[in-house]
Amino acid sequence: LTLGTPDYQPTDVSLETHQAPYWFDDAKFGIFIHWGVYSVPAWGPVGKEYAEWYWDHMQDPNDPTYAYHKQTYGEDFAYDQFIPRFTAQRFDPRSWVELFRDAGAQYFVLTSKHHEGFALWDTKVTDRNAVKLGPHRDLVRELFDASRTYTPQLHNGLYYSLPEWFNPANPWMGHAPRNPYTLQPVPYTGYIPVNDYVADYQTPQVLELINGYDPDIIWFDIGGVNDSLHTMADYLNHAKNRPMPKDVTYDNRGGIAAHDFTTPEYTTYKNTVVAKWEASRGLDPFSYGYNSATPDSDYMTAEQVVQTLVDIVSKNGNFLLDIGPKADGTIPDIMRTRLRQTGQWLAINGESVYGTTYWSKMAQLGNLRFTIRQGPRNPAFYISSLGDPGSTLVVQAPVPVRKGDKVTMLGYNQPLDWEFDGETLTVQVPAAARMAGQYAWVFKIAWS
Ligand code: FUL
Repeated sequence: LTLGTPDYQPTDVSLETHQAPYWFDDAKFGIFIHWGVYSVPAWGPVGKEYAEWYWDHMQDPNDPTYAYHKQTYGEDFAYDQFIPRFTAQRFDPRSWVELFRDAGAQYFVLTSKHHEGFALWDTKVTDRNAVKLGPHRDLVRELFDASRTYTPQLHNGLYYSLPEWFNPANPWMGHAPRNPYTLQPVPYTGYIPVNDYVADYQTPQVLELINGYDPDIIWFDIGGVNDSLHTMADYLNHAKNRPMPKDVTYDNRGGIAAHDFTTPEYTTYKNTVVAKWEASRGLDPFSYGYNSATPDSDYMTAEQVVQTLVDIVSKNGNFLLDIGPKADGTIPDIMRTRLRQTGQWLAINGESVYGTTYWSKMAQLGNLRFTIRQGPRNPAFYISSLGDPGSTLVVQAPVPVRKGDKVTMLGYNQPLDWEFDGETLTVQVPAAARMAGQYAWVFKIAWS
């Protein structure tokens, strides 16, 4: 750990000496949660626009959201009128974190504040928050407390949007909030005027999150004006100088060069990328926030989730899979089902995922993916077949296998017959083994 090392300084050079910690690299799979006032309208053109962007999209007469809002709520219904309907009435934080654990996730990242500017914690710099308005609860506190009590093995993270679309002190969209149909100004509910957006509002908020909630991950978004050099130096120092030192991590969207990992969005890298990365996407075809218009049949299947995870991990990435809870705090059934199915696969095949590294020789070969477990305990090489491997697994690659090694398939624990001629590995897959697998069939070469 970093105990005893000098403090980080607020410079890119100093911050760049920090890297994503081992626990983050080993974790591989996390749950992203987009929850806010946008969870009330919960609408966007399916597969085309992020539902959490509703307020921005409704500003544009050419966007379907503009017409949808007018038809559904009327021209005079301001976005902030959704705030009282964001009740979190049925929010049961314990059931959330237990679901994440059952999904096989090792961490979660909650939107503490998205571009709409509504904070889910008890921020002091604005009343635009979930304690003063809407739920009248500190949602960040409750989720973190539940996890620390019931699922202490999970790491926790907070997403934080550095800018706000319509914050009067620094409007990202160029103007304060207004009625999109009449262009008349509307209030920014809860706002307490400040002089300087960064010094008086954004930085205090980031420090409230660091000091008040002690997150393992800060997941900044958008960049723009910021004081992230100082806040991230504080963050890293705060973690390493605690009575019980720990190591924390932050992403590449803080508006500074320094970062621990990159964040491809609704895409993944096609080859191994040695610098740590984390790909995110929703179970929804194209939304992080809940989109009530999306039919269940459009959600990722369990097979897609598992295969995406295996593909990402084989290329040195983590997978941050997003869910969008409803405004009342319940998680839609389709999302719960997908998370449980993923967890069932990981319960059997997790050893090929957690704590592994990519194979530097090859990222992929057709529908095969590879990972390695190094170290003295249970060292192994894993070959994952994305789809049914057939009765003979054929791997034309310099597979690290030697006479005496045992080849098995996870979930079917009888030794399999295999042969390696120096160029091609063939493994006989009995029908019972094929039947035992689903989504991704994982073969293990246990090094003797
Ligand atoms: C983007 C945001 O604009 C999206 O709404 C979402 O939060 C994604 C993870 O980051 O930049």
